[in-house]
Amino acid sequence: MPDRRSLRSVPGRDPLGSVPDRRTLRSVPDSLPRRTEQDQLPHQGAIKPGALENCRDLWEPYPEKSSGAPERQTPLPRRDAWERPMTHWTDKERFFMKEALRLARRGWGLVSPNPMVGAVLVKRNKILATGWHTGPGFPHAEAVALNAAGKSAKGSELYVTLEPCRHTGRTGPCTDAIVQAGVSKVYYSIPDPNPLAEGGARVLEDSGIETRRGLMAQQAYELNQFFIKWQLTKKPFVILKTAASLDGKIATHSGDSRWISSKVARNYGHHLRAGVDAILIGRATAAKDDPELSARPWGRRKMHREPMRCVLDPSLKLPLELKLFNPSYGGRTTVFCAPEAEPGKAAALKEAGAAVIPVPLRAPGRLSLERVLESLGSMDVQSVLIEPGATTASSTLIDESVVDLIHVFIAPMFLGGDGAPGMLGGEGVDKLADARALDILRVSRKGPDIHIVCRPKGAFVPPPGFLALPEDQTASAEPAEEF
Ligand code: AOF
Ligand code: ZN
Repeated sequence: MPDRRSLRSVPGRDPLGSVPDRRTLRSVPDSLPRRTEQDQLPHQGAIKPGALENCRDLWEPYPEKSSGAPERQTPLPRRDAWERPMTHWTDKERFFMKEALRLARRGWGLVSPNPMVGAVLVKRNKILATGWHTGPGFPHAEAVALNAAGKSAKGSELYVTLEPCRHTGRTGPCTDAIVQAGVSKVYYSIPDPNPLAEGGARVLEDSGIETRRGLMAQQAYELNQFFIKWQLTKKPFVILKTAASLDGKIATHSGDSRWISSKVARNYGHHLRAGVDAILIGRATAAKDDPELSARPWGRRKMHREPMRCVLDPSLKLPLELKLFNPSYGGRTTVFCAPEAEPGKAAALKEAGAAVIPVPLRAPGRLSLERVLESLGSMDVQSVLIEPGATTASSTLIDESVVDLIHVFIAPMFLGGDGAPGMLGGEGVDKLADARALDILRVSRKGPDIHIVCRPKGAFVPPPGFLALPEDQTASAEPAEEF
């Protein structure tokens, strides 16, 4: 069992009970950093903040405040732009599942290798109790809600963002708890991809409990893409984050790069770091920037587990004095090197507390990223954030195409200069026809910067049928949509 004391210090978290303490939640925004002068450049007025947003971001750092049960809060929630027009599900059903998704998001950076899950128990259109999963070894979201509701759970409806488990793992089967509590109906968004736990809905149906699948499935899927990709492929979900000027430069010709993006954008980067299992950089970035690779969203407050720090250093040339190799800065460090790298240096790195993993080269001086990711996947790393320089960016996006999601921050400035590095180095593609095509998923503002989220063609998508409903329910199916 994880140490409960460490959870108590986390603001806004309620590991024991299910009803979140709204006061602690409200206090969170007070600690957001003030905008700096850099963040308030005159051009900020040119586009109203938020004007470019076309959807809500499930991964935004802090959930919006709970709006309570619909009776107390009229009218029923407005449909957000990112939700499909209602076809089958009612406003009420969407409202409760949205609340469960909001609760699930609190697990960002806490739950891996488990999924983020939220649960809402509803009786006579009122929220009876809620729960969310706080991390491996702690009760599942459904169990938290059922515990909080006690006997009154009898005859209630359960809204849960993932199919209830039917296995005994670190905790008992949620299906048993649901049956024993006398719940009458279970709405769940997506099936559980974990082969040990899946099949809970069948168990519930066999016990006479009605189940409905697919409510806000797309959102539930996006929330747990890391968990789902890893469960289905044993490879981590790969996010690449990069920041550049409007002319695509990641530094000036003299190498000055701190800071191109605003504090708000950089903070989002720390939020991403806090939510992933590992951060990966190339040798050149490690040598030039000497980054800590720790997650520091909104300062040094620790609401998450420190991600593993990974560096690609084929010939093990990086100096041991780098912060990366200093255990006091962040999570454990893993160095990927070529099989023929100097054994003496590898031993020195191991002595400094780092793991050294040889992987084959795919080209002279270039490690096979595919193999790096396989190796991380075998260590239960479900998500990797790559913070590349120009060389690693082109290896991951052009040469090997291993990226599933890209976050780009564009700062409102030009840097110019033939010698200034662009976002992607390497040879680049020859013909426009060879360009790496992207789907733009979202465009929004982070302070004065533009934040673009996009997906390379060929990135991980769930297998056919994962988001679709089983055949007997297809009449009421909502086709899965992209944002
Ligand atoms: C969670 N939280 O709320 C739900 C989960 O090792 P265990 O016992 O914690 O089981 C983890 C699995 O249980 C997980 O991979 C997923 O398949 C299922 N459901 N897990 O961590 C939850 N409902
Ligand atoms: Zn469970």
